[in-house]
Amino acid sequence: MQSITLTRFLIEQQREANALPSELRLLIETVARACKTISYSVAKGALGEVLGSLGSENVQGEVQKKLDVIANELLLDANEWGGHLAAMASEEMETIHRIPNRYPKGEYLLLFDPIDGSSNIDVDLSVGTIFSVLKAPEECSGREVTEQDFLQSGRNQVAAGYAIYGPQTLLVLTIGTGVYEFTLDREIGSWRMTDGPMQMPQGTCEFAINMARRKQWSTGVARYIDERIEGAEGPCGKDYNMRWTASMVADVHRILKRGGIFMYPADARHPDKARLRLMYEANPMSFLIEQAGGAATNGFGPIMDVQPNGLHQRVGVVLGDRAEVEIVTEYGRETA
Ligand code: AFP
Repeated sequence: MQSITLTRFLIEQQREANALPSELRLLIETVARACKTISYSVAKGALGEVLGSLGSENVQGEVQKKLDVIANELLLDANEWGGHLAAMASEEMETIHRIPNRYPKGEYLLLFDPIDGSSNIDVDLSVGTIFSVLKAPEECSGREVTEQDFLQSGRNQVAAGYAIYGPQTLLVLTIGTGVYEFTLDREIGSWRMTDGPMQMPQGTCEFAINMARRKQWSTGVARYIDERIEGAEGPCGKDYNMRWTASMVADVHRILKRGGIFMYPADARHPDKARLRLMYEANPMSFLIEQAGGAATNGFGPIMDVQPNGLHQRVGVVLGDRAEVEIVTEYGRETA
């Protein structure tokens, strides 16, 4: 039997699970359509004159790639007129993007990292788009949306997902009823379900961390990694492999499919210094990982329990295999 399309899946979720209001279904389809367009831009590469940097910096102080801005504009243009959203927020924009008065407004807040892993674009490695959906607070209907309205914990997410632009273009999505993967059928331009409900394998001996950041690690993280490098001769009693793609979307997708642990801990010398952003990287990925039977912490407690204090707040990330994440947390407690 042919795999079902994203549209059919969402309509069936709406009927069966009653977990999907029409407005949210339409929002997800709009984001998926924008990711399809981004995929075509990414795939053009040098032929589409989309590679390289713009010479500008974003709010994070990071050099903006052309595709960062192209993808950001595509997501804003696709989502601002549909009537599903009260506002949007992006890694590439300092403050929120309110829905222009000429368009109807909806009850959802959309947050996204338009191109995650953008330092990989020019060397043809997988990159992706990460998105998270929250509900706007009730009182928003009578006033302008503010940045404060976005500062909700990850537990409030009603949907989250990513597109990964790699050998295949995939969309991985949860609305709280499990994790589902769709592959872009380029011949007819539709998303077709190719996996799900996904449960990430447990017990895989593979860790993902940027080893060059060792000086930033706590003694607990250093102990955890050193033991895995010692392998079968060490306290683990088994050998581990390592992967690091410097594209969170690619690393998380690998972990969802074959297990393991992903770590980008906060700098132990300056705990408020971390690499990954809470609202549009860590929270959506944590929602997916927990829905797929894994764990996601900031090294101390669940990421989705963190109460945000800023739109671009950064956080340490340890996610994936439940037992491995718990060991990192335990080592952190022992050395605290
Ligand atoms: P870019 O989008 O600037 O390439 O950063 C990607 C990222 O936010 C995340 O996707 C990676 O896991 C992490 O940064 C890689 O960081 P390092 O370059 O320090 O390894």
